[in-house]
Amino acid sequence: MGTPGIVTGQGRPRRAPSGKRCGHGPRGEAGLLELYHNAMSACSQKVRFCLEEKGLEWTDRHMNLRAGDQQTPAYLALNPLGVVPTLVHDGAVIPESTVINEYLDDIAPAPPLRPAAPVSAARMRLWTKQLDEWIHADTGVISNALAFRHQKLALGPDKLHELIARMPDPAKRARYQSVVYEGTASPLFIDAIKRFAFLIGALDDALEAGPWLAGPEISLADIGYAPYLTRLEHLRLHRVWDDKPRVADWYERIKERPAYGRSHRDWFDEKYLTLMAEKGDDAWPGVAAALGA
Ligand SMILES: N[C@@H](CCC(=O)N[C@@H](CS)C(=O)NCC(=O)O)C(=O)O
Repeated sequence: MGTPGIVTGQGRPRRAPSGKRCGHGPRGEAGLLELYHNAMSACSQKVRFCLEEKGLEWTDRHMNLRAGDQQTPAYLALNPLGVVPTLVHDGAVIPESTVINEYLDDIAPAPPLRPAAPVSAARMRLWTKQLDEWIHADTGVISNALAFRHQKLALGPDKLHELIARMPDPAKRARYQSVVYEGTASPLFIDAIKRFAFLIGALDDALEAGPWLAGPEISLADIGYAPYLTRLEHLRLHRVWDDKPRVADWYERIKERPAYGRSHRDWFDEKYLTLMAEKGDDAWPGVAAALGA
């Protein structure tokens, strides 16, 4: 199957799908890997991180989420939930970032990113399972309640209503509805922050055995959590791990990896970083009070 053309949604995209070759692998060795993704999206960062750790070459199909590229019929045919990322490998369509990363480990086993020891592999999956069960959703709640809602509100009431109404997943639509219109006053916000504070404690405990989340080698667990801690840092919520030196050390080691630079830093959008830092600083006193910090 060839890659369908993506019809750009309403509004002018920040950058058009470029078709640019990315990654550092030998050209074409793994076939054609096209990634539909977004620069600042956490689950896109997660897949780019995996691609870059593997040294795979991939083709950039960037999506403008605020313009609604993910809601076009052509993209919904690839990903019926209307979300990024989607990997298209020689025409085979693979959605879901956790599934994509395991798929990449199958097609390009070196360096391995799943532990060989069954107990460590189970530990790795327990971490990645939580990302899909709640961490990703809570990250959306926190990011939108604090920062991204301002970009969305700037679309104007009609476009915003349409963007939310067209989200295929009803649960996600309801979350957006609450946090975009109510911001940090949404009852979802403080609950999400509290769950994150608990998670950081659990990460710190796990890293006692370390040095990586699932044992002695870096794995898809570490790859998976990197973008979420990055998001917290961008929102100035890294203060939550000020008293968790193992988490702080893990995060520094993650950021030192060349693949992190290529998958995260190279794609950072200054406008988003400024917005997140400003809004995060403004909200911190309220967040700290809610956490009893
Ligand atoms: N479980 C999915 C979540 C995908 C997801 O929620 N992607 C977000 C960006 S991180 C998205 O496309 N949001 C746009 C929208 O929902 O309209 C995965 O891990 O791939």
